[in-house]
Amino acid sequence: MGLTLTEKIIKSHLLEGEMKPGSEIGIKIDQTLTQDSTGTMAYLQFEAMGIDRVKTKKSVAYIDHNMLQQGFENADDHKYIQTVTDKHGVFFSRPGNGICHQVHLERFGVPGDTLLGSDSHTPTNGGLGMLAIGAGGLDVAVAMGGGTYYVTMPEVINIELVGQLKPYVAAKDIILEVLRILSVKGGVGKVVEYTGEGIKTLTVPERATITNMGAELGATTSIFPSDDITLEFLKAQNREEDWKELGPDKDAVYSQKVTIDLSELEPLVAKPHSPDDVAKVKDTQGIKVDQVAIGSCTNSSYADLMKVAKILKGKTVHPEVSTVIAPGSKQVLTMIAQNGALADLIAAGARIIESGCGPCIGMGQAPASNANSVRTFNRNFKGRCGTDSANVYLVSPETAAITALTGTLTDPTTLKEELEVEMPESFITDDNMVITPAEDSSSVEVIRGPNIKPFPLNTKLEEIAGPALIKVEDNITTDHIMPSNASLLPFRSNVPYLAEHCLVPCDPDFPTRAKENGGGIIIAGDNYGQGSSREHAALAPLQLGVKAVITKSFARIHKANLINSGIVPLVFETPSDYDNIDVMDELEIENAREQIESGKEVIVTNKTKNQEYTTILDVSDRERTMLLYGGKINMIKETVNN
Ligand code: MIC
Ligand code: SF4
Repeated sequence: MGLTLTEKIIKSHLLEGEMKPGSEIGIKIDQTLTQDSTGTMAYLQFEAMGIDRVKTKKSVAYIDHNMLQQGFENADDHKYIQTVTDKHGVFFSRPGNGICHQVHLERFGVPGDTLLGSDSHTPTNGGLGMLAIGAGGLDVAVAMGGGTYYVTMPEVINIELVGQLKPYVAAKDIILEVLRILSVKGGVGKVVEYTGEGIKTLTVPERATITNMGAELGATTSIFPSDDITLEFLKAQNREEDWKELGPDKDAVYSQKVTIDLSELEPLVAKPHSPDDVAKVKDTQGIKVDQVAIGSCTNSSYADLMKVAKILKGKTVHPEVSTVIAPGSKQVLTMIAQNGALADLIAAGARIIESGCGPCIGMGQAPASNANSVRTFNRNFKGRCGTDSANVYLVSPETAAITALTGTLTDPTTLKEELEVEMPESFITDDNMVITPAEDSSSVEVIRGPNIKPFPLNTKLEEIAGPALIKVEDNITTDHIMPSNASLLPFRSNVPYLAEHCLVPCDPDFPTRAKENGGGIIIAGDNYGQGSSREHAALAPLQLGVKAVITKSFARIHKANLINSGIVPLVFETPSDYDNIDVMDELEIENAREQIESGKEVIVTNKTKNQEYTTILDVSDRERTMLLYGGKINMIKETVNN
């Protein structure tokens, strides 16, 4: 029986376990990436592990999220990351060099290697044929130290692309179609592998748009084969030697297959407030638009911006549309500056901001009250843009550009001009903004500004009892649990401060209630914790004394982060038990240690209602042990010291 590409890469990196979907495997990680908003925590954790130098083939730290520097905090974090990486053998991509996933794709990703990144969009590099997985900072810190990365062996599903996109229909429309079909939880526990003749029509950056937004499916990762198109891209990036041909066996077996005919696709839009609320632009058009934002790790490549420049050239953006563009990398920005496209964008009235995440994570450019914002980004969760009352629509660069001109959401296929953008034969490849770490780091001093506070540590698991502190619905995102915006992102190294904002978008009284009750339990619906990899969504509840989270189901990375923090993730065996619990019901897991030690089922008693619920603790033996120790760091400390 043949193997899928995913299985081939896992097989060549397998350190522990059996490649049986659903069971835990341990794999070797070749490369890691961090970004600044999860990086400070990851490096504090790396330092706590007492390892001198990273043991990966390549580890890179990017500064791309916390770019607004209204106070000293972000700059302090940059300085800490720059010095701690210099000390421990990590390459440092300076602020201004670009968004981690885009730069990694251009300069560092290697087909067939494994990449673990402390950002949920790490799968972007699956566009190059890498097995690229997003994880919490602690898992990345362990991988940097040469430790095994544990993950559930995924099912591998196949999306076969046939045909060719029509003019003005884009890679973004392909992934929006996949989201429409599979939904934001359709990828949980799965890797999405793309095959078919249609992939030959897609460049590496287009493939990366698709694998990037696979994160919104909840998938472990997404991957394309490495073929002659990958070779062309790597050649143009002056790193042909990194190429190898890779693909699934002809008789590979997939657990599910979806075929998409590219020639039938039309421009699509994800409507507020979920990336899977997808409709045709032509059925949604006419909505008055106040802001257009172009960029993010999904759509800020050279070709994306060239297309936008071609559409805007010689015109002026609509007077009521604020149009913002953040090029994905210094490479992209330099190239469009040199060939004049940047001048066309500026002349058309676009507001150019530096290469970084920017508005995607609410770092500036928050829209006006009740505004409609049309973005080429990947997430449109309520409030994420920085304005609670705003509506965010996710589209392709082509749709965004025409919309910027018309002032209403517009189907770009109404444009008649030709829109071909040739991939350059060679990109400008100057890595002068990547600092190579010191060979001899004995004299490197790690600089910690006052913003950097110790992270909270759990204690050994004993009793679990307390009130149901909050009850939230399905698809709660980490942006709800631990919001990130221009006023909160500077505090990623200060968990006590962040905890004051935990779950506030769902219930402003949650932090106070949690503190007044000395902690308790969170009750949630399906797909709890979807979205980002931020472990702050586990650390903030830990800071507030949360001992367990009971849901109908979890998103993958958040569940791993809860376990790493020693918070027990339980799932209702009977989902309707969710309905029986009210906020402030007194809950208890009697003999918690024994119950958690001994089995899959954990009985939760509702003392207020005099009821019992069976919940499932779906964890590996390793994770169970971790919970008993009170989290990963405690487990590492105990097992190393004894
Ligand atoms: C995001 O897009 O939500 C982020 C900000 O990049 C996060 C990481 C973070 O919270 O720092 C992610 O996707 O993991
Ligand atoms: Fe940055 Fe947005 Fe991409 Fe997250 S999704 S890495 S915030 S550009």
